[in-house]
Amino acid sequence: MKKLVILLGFTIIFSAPSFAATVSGGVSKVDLHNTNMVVDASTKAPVGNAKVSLPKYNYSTYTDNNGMFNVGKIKGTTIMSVEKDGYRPFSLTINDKMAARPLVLGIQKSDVSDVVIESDMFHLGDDNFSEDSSGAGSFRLRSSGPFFSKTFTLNRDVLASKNYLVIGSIIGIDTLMARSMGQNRIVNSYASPPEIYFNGSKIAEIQLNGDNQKIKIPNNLIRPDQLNEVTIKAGRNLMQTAYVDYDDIEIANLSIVSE
Ligand SMILES: [Ca+2]
Repeated sequence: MKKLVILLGFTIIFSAPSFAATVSGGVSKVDLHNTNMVVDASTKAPVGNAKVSLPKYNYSTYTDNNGMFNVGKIKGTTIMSVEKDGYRPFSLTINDKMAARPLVLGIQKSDVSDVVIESDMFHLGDDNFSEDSSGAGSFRLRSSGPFFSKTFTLNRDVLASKNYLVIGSIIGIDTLMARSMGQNRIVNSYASPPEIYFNGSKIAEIQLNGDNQKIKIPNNLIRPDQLNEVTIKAGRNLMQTAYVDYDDIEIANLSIVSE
């Protein structure tokens, strides 16, 4: 161990001059060209003190008074989320190429009828997945099992509107369609799609990874002024018959929006 520390010390000393130059150059470059911003989607005004998180890196930061924030280098695909009081939770699937350019994230004011079901990121499956899975490099959270279920109250007023379950971001789906769209690099297998249930009735199957997927909730399934339940079941690897291999996925931000 001691040897390792000494070696490390040498590395730092030898690389120090060029490192220092790079840092000072890099800092001014970051300030001028590479700062990301959170704005109000309607007014385009900067939003200060918004929390920006990269759950994969266990990293979070806050925007300054000008709505600006910086994140470190990103490898592969990951979910970025933004939280701010008075706004709908926002998430975005980003990769290293997108993160290398300045990002402007527009967040929307929340509506009184919005119901946030889950604002954190969660992992469904069994923690057994291929490195070639879409977003496999992003998986940090331990699996909470093959399904997610949560209850919440919906006000009678929502029956006058169209209602949608909005999935902020979803990564890791390895369906045949996801594979054919180039969302993973798995050659030999694919999975059934995750299934979405509302009060016990299946309302959708999710075939593709992506952000802000809106799923219509039939109003006749809504129990006004009572508890309602959303359940998401992970898909299964259809090429694995010896045992059940759930398709590991990660989801950030679940909410119900009435329009
Ligand atoms: Ca699995």
